[in-house]
Amino acid sequence: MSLLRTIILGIILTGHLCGGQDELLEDSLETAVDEVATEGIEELEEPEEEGLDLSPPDDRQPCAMWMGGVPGTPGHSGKPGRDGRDGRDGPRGEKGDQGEAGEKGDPGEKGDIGNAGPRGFPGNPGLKGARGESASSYHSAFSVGLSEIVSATNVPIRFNKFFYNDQHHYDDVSGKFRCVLPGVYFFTYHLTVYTKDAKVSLYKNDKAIMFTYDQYQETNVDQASGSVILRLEAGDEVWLQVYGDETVGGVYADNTNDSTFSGFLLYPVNPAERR
Ligand SMILES: [Ca+2]
Repeated sequence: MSLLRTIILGIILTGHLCGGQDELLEDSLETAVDEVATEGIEELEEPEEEGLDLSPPDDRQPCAMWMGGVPGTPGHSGKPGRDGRDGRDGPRGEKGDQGEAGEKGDPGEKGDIGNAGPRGFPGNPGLKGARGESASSYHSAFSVGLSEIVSATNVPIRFNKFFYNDQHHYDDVSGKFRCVLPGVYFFTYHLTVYTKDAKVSLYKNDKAIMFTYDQYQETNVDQASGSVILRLEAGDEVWLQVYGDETVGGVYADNTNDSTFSGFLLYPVNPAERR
C-alpha cells in the first residue's frame, strides 16, 4: 500500500507540475484513484488529511505549458500474500448414527484361577438309606437257667430255661454254647446249691479251664458263682459240667431258686489277627 501511495503521489505531483493539460494524465489519475478506492476509503481520504489536491490541474498554473511525459509501463504483479491465520474451531456437530457392529473377535487366553468363594449354604438332607443288616448278625449272647434239678454228672448241664437266646448260639439239646462269631466273650454263672456239695467246671472244647466248689451246710441254701473272659474262634464250644461224681452234684433250682448261665460277645476279632 505504501508503494502504491508513493506512486499515486508521484503522479499527482507530476500533474501539478505539468499543469494537468494532458488528458492521458487525467485518465491515469482517475485510474489511480479507483485503485485506491478498491483498497479502502480510508486510504483514499488520506491525501485530503495531508492537504493534497486531487482536482484537475489548473491551466493557469505555470506548469500548464509544459510537455507531458510518456506514461510509464504498468508494474509487475506483486507477490501473493502470505496465508492467513487459521480460523477458530467451528461449533460441535450433532452426534452421528451408530455404526454397525464389528465381527466377533477371537477367544481370549484362559485367565488365572480366581480366589475361593465363600462357603455355601448347607444342602438338603439326603434320602433315607436302605435298611441295614440286623444287629443280631454281629451279636452273640445268651442267658439261660435251670427249670429243675440236674442230677446227671460228667455231662454238660443242660439249661432249659431261656432268658435270652435269640441267636440260638446256646444249644439246649447239647447244653453247649457254640461260637459263631470269632471274638472275645464273657461268661458268668450263678448257681444255687442245695442238699449237697456242688463242684462245677467251665469247659472249653472238652477241657475244664476253671472250677467252682461249694460245701453245702444243712438247712442252708448256698450259692456258687464264677465268671471268665475267653477268646474264642468259630466252632469253639463252652459249657458247664459237674466236675466229679454225684456227691458234688448239688446244683439246684425250683420255682424260687434259679441257677443261671450267661455269656455274650464283648467284641469280635478278625480271625487273621495273631493271637
Ligand atoms: Ca457253702
